[in-house]
Amino acid sequence: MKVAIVTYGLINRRVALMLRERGIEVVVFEDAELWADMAREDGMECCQALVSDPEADGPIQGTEVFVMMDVDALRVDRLAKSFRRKFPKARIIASDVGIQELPYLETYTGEGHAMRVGQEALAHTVVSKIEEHMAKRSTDNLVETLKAGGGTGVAIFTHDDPDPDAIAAAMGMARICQELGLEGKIYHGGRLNRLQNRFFARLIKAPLSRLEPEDAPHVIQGAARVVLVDAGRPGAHNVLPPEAVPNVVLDHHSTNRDVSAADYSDVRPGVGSTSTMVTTHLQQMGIIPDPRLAAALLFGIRTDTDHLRRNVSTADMRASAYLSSLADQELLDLVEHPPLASKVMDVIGRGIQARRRYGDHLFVWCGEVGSRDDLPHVADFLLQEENVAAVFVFGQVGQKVLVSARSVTGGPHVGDITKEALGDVGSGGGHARMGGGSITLRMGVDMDVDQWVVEDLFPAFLDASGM
Ligand SMILES: [Mn+2]
Repeated sequence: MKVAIVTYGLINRRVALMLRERGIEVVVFEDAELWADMAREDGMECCQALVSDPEADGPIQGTEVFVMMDVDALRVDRLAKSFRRKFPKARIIASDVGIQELPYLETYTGEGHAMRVGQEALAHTVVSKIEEHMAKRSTDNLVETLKAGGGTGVAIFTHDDPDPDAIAAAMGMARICQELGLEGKIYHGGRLNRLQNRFFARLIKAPLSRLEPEDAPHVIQGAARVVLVDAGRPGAHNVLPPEAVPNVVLDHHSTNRDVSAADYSDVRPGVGSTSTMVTTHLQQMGIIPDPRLAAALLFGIRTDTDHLRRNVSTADMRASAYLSSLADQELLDLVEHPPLASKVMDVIGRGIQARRRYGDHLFVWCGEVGSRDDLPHVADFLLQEENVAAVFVFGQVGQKVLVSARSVTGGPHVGDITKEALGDVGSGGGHARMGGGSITLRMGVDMDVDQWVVEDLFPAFLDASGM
């Protein structure tokens, strides 16, 4: 979807810059060399010609919106008529007066302040109108693509070990399918490894079907349309064959920006979650999500944006505000703070007793635990202790010693520390504030695991942490 900026005047330039910031494709038509140069210096694609000249015929193709804020009234009228004829669906945005004829605004303050404020406000209005238009067109295109398959079956794929954003976005897509008389079914590969994801899927009653990669071609064959959400590259951390071309791709990961050959591909790195994008489509279509779906989408946005603190855009804020009033609050509370099993409480209790402190690091050996899922709870809990920057919790499950690590914001990179400490003996890694790993104990070797963890493993982590 492309926006044509007709002449590179003051307001049009501001609009062009704002649109580009939002990742919207812009082409500038400016015949005056000075302004054309400025457009190019701003990094714009610029056609140095009048928009009505034959040279402009190529670059103007595919335009969805024409912006003529700096064009005088007479010329706007003439151009608008011609655009309307050639691009019946395009939006044409112009000021209703000849802005260039109104330099007097500058005299209000004597310093041009009023002029600048006026332009900024106009530019914002124009950009929001364009965004509105784009959102509508985008939903129209999505609907067209979904309906074009002939049959009713829609296979909705998401990535392996799907997180709340992926699950909620897929459920939202299934709801859109339902509205269109289609039947969406959600597929994913891998297992829901993270406890939070499993809790979420269960509480929200997500209709997920797990697939092995070898079964995906069969599912694709039987579907009228194939949709990929919260992922962009077939075969990369999802069960789609790498050569598959989905009909629809909805994602927000920048790495997938230019990869998909889908009929409808919308990858918006500027947006915090795929749930936000799906919510926008629901709104455009006039579908009011039921309380469960609204809660799922809201939690999807929250997890991917760390409760609107990270990677957050106004679109995420708007979608959250909209969903807040619709979501099942009780369900949302439960999803956000899942109750802990009493056996987990026992492990936390043991962890508190067993913790050892080295500087601002805590090390905890819990001994044998029922499940690897118990350890993150211990780590999360102990991280609340005063003046603690990092927590490493160890436990044994069968033949494995597992570790779960957490750190405070600005604390040590526990993912890297875990990776380095386990380099030779096991495997580990993770993010700055969250890490994990495991070591498989050798069978038949008589060793004192308790002693080994405390005397060998703890120091290896301290070393890796540079302590
Ligand atoms: Mn996501």
